Amino acid sequence: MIDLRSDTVTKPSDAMRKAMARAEVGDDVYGEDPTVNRLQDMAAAMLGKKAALFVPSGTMANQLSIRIQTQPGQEVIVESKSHIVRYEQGAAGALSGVQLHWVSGERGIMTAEQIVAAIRPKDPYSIRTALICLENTHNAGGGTIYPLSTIERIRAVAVRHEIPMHLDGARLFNAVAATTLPPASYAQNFETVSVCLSKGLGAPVGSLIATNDSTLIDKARRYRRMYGGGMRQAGVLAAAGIYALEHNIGRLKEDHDNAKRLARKLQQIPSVSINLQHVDTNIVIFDVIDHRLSPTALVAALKHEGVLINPIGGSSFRAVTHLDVSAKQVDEAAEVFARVLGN
Ligand code: TLP
Repeated sequence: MIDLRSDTVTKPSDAMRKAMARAEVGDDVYGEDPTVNRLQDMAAAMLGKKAALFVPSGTMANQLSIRIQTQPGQEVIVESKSHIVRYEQGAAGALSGVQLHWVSGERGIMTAEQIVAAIRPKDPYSIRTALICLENTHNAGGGTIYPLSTIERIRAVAVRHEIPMHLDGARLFNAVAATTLPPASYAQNFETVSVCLSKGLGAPVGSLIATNDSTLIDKARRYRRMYGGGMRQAGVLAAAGIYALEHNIGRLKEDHDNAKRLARKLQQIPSVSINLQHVDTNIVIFDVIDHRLSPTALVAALKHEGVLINPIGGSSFRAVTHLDVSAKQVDEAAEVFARVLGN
């Protein structure tokens, strides 16, 4: 099976599993797991932040970042197709009591002007804008890279209005691999940054929240416990994360090349509509037009031929490349697409 549903489907390699088996561990709720502490220090340093906290998932990282920077009854600016809006089960409302203010970006990228327009006036009647969240790369936008200059312009607006910023950097390292910009050049524009180890980096579990503010880290640790994310001998998982950061960032370029390769082949299929210029990283979004099969039937037909992808609404589909898919498998998948979609 060639699994292009997500980069979350990657399995730990033998070398990663060896690192996990060897990990020195302790009780992380006491802050005594040396491997977790090492991972946190390493991630903080890479992102140019003072501290980081290891958490079980990207969703928890986002939700803790919202919880520690807002009060119930306040508002958070988010992009309308962001993971926080679409895929976190309404957690910001349920767990932080905040309202989300959706702004529709171009392939997920908002502009500083849009942010200015979305910030509520500081009058006695308006809800208070407490936080601005960006997503880089933007998943539903198609793995879109936020131009650093756009982030910097949004940052200037946020500073002027004294509003903190959070980055959902689940795939920040894809942006880093594609642009060769240092991770800190992105991260320095945000009070909190989350990154995922369990997507293109190939670890089985885990995300981190990084910040310069020790009060925020203390709060995040407390709420992590409240949310049930306080882990014990988590060094076994952190070891996978350390391995991922040490070995799997450089190779993300291969996934980007494979995504482009797949997109070029999809473009040859008459029923497929795709813009090659819109494939920035490892996510390929395309439409299948006027096909006799429904999206569900198409996905089933592809699965029958050994290729898995996700339908993402309407006539759109998402294929994601990752470290468990080789260039040869991309070619095989493309042949399956041609066969199934060509009919
Ligand atoms: N994304 C998953 C699904 O939940 C959609 C995927 O297959 O792409 N931020 C972003 C930008 C994400 O894409 C994801 C996961 C998360 C946060 C949440 O990470 P987890 O799944 O670890 O909670």
